[in-house]
Amino acid sequence: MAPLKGPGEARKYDGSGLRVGIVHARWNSKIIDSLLDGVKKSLAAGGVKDENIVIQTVPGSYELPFAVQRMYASSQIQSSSSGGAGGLVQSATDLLSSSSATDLTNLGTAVSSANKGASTAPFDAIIAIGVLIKGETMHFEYIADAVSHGLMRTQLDANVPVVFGLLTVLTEEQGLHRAGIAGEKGDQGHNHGLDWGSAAVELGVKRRGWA
Ligand code: DLZ
Repeated sequence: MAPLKGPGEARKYDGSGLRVGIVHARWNSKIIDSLLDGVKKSLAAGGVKDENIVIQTVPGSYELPFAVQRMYASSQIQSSSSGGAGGLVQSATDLLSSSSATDLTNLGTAVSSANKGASTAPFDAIIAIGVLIKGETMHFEYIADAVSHGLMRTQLDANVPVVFGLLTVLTEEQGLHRAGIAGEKGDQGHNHGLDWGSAAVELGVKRRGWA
């Protein structure tokens, strides 16, 4: 029987020609790491090549909409100005000036992959990942609202699918459960990153058809 919740029966889309960006917040890193893992597995299952996945990080979820917007805009500029592997190297160089040590590692991967024929096309989809856990103040509500609206605005303004990988949970246990990690209750739950990866592949492929 089909599950009540979730995206339904997995459909096969060929993501082998896609270029996908991922930007994730660093707050609540245990949950984030597992979600990121799920996304990567799912992108690989959808055929997206490792060298065509670019990962960036930001401090917290609040920074996600801006990062997505800039990542996409810079991929467009580099694509139109270079049209080759040099564009990706330039992209990495540009990003280095504002990146953390983690990002340097990621960008190192991007630079070396440029030599292996990685795509320099604009991103076909970008996945934004963050985990907001409700605290004692109104922080949660303000950030959740701002990020949700910001990501929606970004995808409509930029005309690129932005996958909403933001968990807005009341407890850490709920977050672990949704990242496929067994919490105190022992139930492993489901890694939502798997769904976000396949949503990116589906939307990336469909968008090309809708262009
Ligand atoms: C400040 C803050 C708080 C309280 N909680 C979270 C959280 O649960 N998840 C998350 O991703 N980020 C959190 N942040 C950080 C903000 O998103 C943001 O990085 C800072 O307010 C700086 O703009």
